[in-house]
Amino acid sequence: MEKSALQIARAAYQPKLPKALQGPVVACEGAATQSVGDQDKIRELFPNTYGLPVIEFVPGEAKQFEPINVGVILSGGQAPGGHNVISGLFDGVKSINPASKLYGFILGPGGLVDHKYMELTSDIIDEYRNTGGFDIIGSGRTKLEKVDQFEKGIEILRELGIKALVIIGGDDSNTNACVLAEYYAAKNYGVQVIGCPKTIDGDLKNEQIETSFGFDTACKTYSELIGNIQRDCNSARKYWHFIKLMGRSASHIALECALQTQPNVCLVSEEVEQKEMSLDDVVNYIANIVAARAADGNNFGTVLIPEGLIEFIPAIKKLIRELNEVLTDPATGEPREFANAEEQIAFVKGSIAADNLAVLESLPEDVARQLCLDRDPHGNVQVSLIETEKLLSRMVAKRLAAMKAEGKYVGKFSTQHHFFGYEGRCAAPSNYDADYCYSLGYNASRLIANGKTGYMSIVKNTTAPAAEWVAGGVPITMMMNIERRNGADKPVIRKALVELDGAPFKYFAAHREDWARRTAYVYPGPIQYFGPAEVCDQCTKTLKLEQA
Ligand code: FBP
Repeated sequence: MEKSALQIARAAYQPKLPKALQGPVVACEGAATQSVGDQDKIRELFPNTYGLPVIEFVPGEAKQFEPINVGVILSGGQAPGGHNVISGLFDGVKSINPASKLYGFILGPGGLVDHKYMELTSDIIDEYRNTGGFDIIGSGRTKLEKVDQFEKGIEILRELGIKALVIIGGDDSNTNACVLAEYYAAKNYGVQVIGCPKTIDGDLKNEQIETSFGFDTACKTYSELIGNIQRDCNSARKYWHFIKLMGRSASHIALECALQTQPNVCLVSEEVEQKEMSLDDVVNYIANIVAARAADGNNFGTVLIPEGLIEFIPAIKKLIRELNEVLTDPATGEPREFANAEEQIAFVKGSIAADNLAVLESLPEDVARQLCLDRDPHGNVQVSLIETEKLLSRMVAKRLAAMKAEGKYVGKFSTQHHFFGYEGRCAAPSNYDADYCYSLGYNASRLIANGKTGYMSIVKNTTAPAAEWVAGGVPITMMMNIERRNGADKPVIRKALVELDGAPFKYFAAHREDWARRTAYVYPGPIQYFGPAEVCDQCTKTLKLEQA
């Protein structure tokens, strides 16, 4: 395989580990834990893995361990640093006993069910250290939640002598990891299951998890691109750029990119919902800023749009809720099957309430269509397929034309559209993600050596230098509550949305008026891997503000 100069130089980078993980460890256990909601129900569903203590690893005495075979799965969307989780896990498992083996299941959870795997040897691992992507074993979105899948899984785990499985995934995949841990514990199968917090979306975080890996690199990559666009736009002074940013439901990515680049407009879906804004309110908000800048002679600007915006507009949220219900077969809890898209749309239109139908029919045809069509395997609307950036700019143009006719706007409105998502998911991990991910993987091996199951690997205090990071484990049940999914109540990890009383949003809210009117752009430039710490080793602004 040919390599770039950066790949070659980067392969030699040795990720940093917290001091506590640099030698033998002992697990300090805290008090019994509770789930974040619906305690009785979660306890009942997870009798073997509920209430476990939070764990922190501290330096301990060296011990002899038998070799242990471990399996690893990459689940869901790619996020920078996945290869470092695996290389940290590999080094950790080998340090437990050099005869231990690591197996990777191919193309996500489906690899476990279909018995597709490969042994990850040091030659293979060395090719992927500090690289972006999930291509070492591939990823997939197969939902691991049925008993027959768990039973198929145990067959191959037994055949390979695997005693622990590490699932690297987001909230849905870690929910499934917890269900699997509970099932194997209840059956006494002797297989531990450990999760790792992955997702560029940044929505898998809580008191115990500071951030999901990949968020740092993805946001820095998008911010570089936004900064470049802003410089272009400030040079030509003729375009408004509408930029949609990935992130599924939560607006963490859009908010972090706004903190890094200071655009003229950044929408935050959680605020749109709280203020009960309609699509027209959102359009008016943007149009008024465009008009104010035009009055200053500035017919250019940038608008950041979180991918999930449309889902948070209250009337559309209500519509989606009903669509999810009617698209699920109540007998099986599975998505209903249709011969084709037209049949599905006709069924939807004939099944939903009149007020929701009116909202559906008021939307542009392409958006309405996408809302009615398929969900991803976890039941999420595929928001990355909805072109909100084009929808909004079209509506803003219409509004500006009306304002012009009323004499309230004098200016030119030419637009460009962008969607940044896939561009950032496989970027070479920043130093932060390279170290954080390696530590998460290495730490997972320590949870395994200590016999834990139903835990997520965690590393905290990450705004401090890596040596001071604190590693341990959090029981996954602690993060769970009951939510309505696909027309049924399910135990799930609570998703972290942007908190409007949190420090990152408050900072943004205090500055956005100034950024809207003035051209206050910041140009972050590309991620730097070598050089001064203040350029290379900074964490996200979100994390800094949250931990301050
Ligand atoms: P995960 O939640 O699995 O980490 O995926 C994140 C994400 O990148 C979202 O931001 C986006 O909506 C979605 O994946 C896109 O999915 P796909 O890769 O299937 O198009």
